[in-house]
Amino acid sequence: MAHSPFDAWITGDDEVTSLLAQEWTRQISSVQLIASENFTSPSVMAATGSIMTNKYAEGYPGRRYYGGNQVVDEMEDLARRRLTALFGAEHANVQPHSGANANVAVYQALLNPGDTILAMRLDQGGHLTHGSPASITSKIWRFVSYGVTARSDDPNEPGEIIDFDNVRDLALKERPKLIVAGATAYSRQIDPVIFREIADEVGALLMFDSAHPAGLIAGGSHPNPTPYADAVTFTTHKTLRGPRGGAILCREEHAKKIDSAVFPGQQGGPLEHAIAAKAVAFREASQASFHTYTEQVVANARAFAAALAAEGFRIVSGGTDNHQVILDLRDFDAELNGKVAQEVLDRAGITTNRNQIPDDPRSPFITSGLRLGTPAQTTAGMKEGEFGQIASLLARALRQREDEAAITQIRTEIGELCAGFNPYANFVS
Ligand code: DSN
Repeated sequence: MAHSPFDAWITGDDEVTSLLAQEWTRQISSVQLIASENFTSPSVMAATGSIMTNKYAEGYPGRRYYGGNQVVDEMEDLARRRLTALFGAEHANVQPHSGANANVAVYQALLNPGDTILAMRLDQGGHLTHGSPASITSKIWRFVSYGVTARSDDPNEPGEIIDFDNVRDLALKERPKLIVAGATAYSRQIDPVIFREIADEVGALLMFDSAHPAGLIAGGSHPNPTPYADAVTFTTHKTLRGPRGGAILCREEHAKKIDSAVFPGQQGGPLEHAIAAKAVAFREASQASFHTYTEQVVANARAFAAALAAEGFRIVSGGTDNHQVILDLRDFDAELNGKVAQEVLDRAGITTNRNQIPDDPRSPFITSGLRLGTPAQTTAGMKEGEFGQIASLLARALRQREDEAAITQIRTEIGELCAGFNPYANFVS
């Protein structure tokens, strides 16, 4: 079994070493198309596995509840400085353990329980923390949901884009204290200016959940919401290509409240090893090569969408402006649902996640859609041509899903394709 170059220090634990080797083999020999995943750099991995994991540091730089934090303070300050510079923000908090924590911290900081929040509904592309009944957020705050426009088959007038008339009407009617912009399954750019205008019209605060496009924003391939939003939240491990974790940017006027909502409001000790790795990722994202990367992510998604449409899939909203392609499987095969498609593709070495599409008649567990993303395989060096090949292999696997020999053959072809695009090739001895 192939071993990762990164687990060389794990000794005497065969069970963990074996599982790490299995996951290494899976990641480098199959195609990773989950839109929220990426391959981090060896520097990010080294910082994540660093000495900083040993330290307790409740509090913030200069105001900790434990001794011995001189170096940790410098590291967290470095991460904050790099992040504010990257997005042009007034204040940064790099402690959230996840995007969900970051979102809840902003709600907690800026609102009282029971206040109204206007956000995108989960089945229209929003996130669980945008008020899903399954999320604690909907039990603490009152959510009103907006969605996307109706499906259109006219290529000049694409449907399934944020319905700003609906957002404005609801804002005027419900007078939310906070409007949330941002989505989890949405392949178009989101204009922060229109959201700011609507928020101003009704005297609401504006939070932009940038978890998905954060890297595209840092790379200059997507509009930056920071100047328009009271707070911007995101995860650091998606397009931004850092360690798993979250972060918040905000206007100085909200800084104290947001910091207090993260700690002690919600979290205890920050993960300083993750913060060190975030600092590494923020520096990487400020390099010119990262701009080249994010441009390629978008170009690959456009090429992938076109190739998938040519295979007979309907692309939700008619295309993509970012790193995501959302497939409506029903036009390709009315019998095929997202759950079956995801499982077949897993067997063929193509890792995806099923997703509801707007007005999906199927449940969130079954779904009629698949969400695909280009960030990880673009990091591995794939370009438009390879995404064309993946589109064809993906369609073949779904067409021949009852034929196990055909799936095995596609798995072999995927393995051959991936062999030329190992993201860690330079680190394997
Ligand atoms: N689970 C993340 C995603 O896949 O988009 C959102 O939190």
